[in-house]
Amino acid sequence: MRQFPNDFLWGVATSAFQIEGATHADGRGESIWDRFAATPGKISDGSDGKVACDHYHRWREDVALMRWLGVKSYRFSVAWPRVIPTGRGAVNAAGLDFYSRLVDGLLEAGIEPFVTLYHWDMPQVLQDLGGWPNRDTASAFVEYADVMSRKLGDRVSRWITHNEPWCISFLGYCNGEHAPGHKNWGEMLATAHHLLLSHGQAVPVIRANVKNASVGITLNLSPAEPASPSAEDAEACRRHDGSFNRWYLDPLYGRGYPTDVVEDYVKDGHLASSTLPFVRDGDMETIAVPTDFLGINYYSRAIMRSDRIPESKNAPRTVHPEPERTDMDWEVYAPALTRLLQHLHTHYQPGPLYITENGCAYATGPSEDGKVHDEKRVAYLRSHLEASLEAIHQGVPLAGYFAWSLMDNFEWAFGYQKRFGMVYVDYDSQRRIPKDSAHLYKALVEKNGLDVELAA
Ligand code: GBH
Repeated sequence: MRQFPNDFLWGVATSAFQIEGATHADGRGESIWDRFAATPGKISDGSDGKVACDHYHRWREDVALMRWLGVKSYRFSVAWPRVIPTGRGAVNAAGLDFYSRLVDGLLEAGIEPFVTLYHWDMPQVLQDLGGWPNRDTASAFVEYADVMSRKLGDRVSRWITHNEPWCISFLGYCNGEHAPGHKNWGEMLATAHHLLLSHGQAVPVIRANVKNASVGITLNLSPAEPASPSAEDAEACRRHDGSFNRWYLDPLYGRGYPTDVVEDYVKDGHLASSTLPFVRDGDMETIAVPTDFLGINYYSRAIMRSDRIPESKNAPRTVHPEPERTDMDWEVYAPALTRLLQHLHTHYQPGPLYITENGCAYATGPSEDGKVHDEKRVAYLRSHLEASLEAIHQGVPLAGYFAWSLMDNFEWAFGYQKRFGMVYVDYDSQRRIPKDSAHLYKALVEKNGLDVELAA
C-alpha cells in the first residue's frame, strides 16, 4: 500500500522576499535583505529582490498554477516591512491588503493558506535598533503577529511563527552569509533566544485572534551521521546535533538549552560562563508553550568527520564517498528523513509533524521541445516521498508535505543561479513553465499515493 492518509496535506512552499519583488510598492519599508543585497559582494550573482518572480503583481497567475497542481495548501510568508514598514507602530493598510487578497484568492481556489510570519525579511529599522540580539525585537514581533492574526484570523487557521531559527541566528549573526551579515557568537546566541522567546510569546496571541488556530514553528534540522565509526567522528556528530538541532528543539520541548553544548561554548570562549546572560526568569517556560505541530525543513543529512583528530582521517569511511549532489552541493540522501521523523516523534513527542520544506536545486532549463525535463528533481521528489511514507508506516504522525518550492526564486546569497522550483521561471519574460517534477507532483497529489507514472 503506497497510499498516503486521506487527509494528508499536500502543499507547496515559498517565502515573501524570494518571490514577491515590488520592494518599493505600496508603502513597503526596507528590509534587512534589501540592504544586504545592495551591499557589494554579498549575493554571488550580484542580484537582488527588486523584481524576483514579480509575484506581488502576478499572484493570481501563481494561484492558478497551484490550482492546476491540485495542492491542498500553500505555505507562504508575510513580509513584515510591507505590513509595518518601520517594524513597530503604524500599520500599512495597502501591504496588509495584499495578503488579505491573496488569502481570499487561495480560498476561492480551494487552497488552504499556511502562513509563516517570519521568513528572514526583518524591517531594517529594527535592525538599526539592534535586530534580534536586542530583546525588544521579540516584543515587536509579537505586535506584528497580533496585527496579522487579527487581520487574517477569520480565514487562516494555520500559522508558523518562525522559519529556521538556526539560519537566522547562525547565518545572519555568526558566519555572516545572510542578512544582516554579522559575525559575532554572542549576537548569535542572543538571537536564537529572542527568536524562541518571541515564538513562545506570540503563540497565545495568535490563538486569541484565530478561530481553530493551529500554531507551530519550523526548524531546519540536519541529522548528523559519522563518516567513520571512530570516537572522534561520534564526538563531531554530538557537537553538530547539539548546536544545530538540540539548541532549538530542547528549549521548545521543555528541556532547556542542552548543557553539553553550553559547556562546549564556554570551553571555546563563546560564553563567559554557563549562565546564559540573555535568559530571564520565566523565559524557558514561555518558550516551552505547547504547540499544535512541528514544521521540519529537510534537505540533507550532515556527514561528520572530525577535522582535528588525525586518527579519524584514517578510520575507514562507512558512507559512500561519491553520492549524488545537488547544485547546492548537498548530498541526496532520503533515508535520513525517515530516521529524523522517527527520532523527533519518539524523543520529543511534538504531535503532528509537517515537512514544511523539502526540495533540491538543479539548474535544468527548457529543452528544444519547450519542456523542462528535470529528471533529477523527479527522482529526489520520489525518494523523499518514499521516505516520508515509510515514516508514516512506522507510526509517525506526519500530516503533510510542502515541496520547496512552487517556482524558481531568489535563493538568498546565491541569487537566481540556484533553481529549486517545480515550475521554471524565465526571469526575462516572467514566464512560468511547469517542469516534469510539477507534472509528477500533480499526479501524486491526485492519486494521494506513490504508484504514479510520469507521462513522457
Ligand atoms: C531553506 O533554508 C530556506 O527556508 C529557504 O528559504 C531556502 O530557499 C531553501 O531552504 C533552500 O536553501 O547539511 O547538507 O543539509 C535551508 C537551510 C541550512 C539547508 C544549511 C542546508 C546545510 C547543508 N539550509 N543546510 S546540509
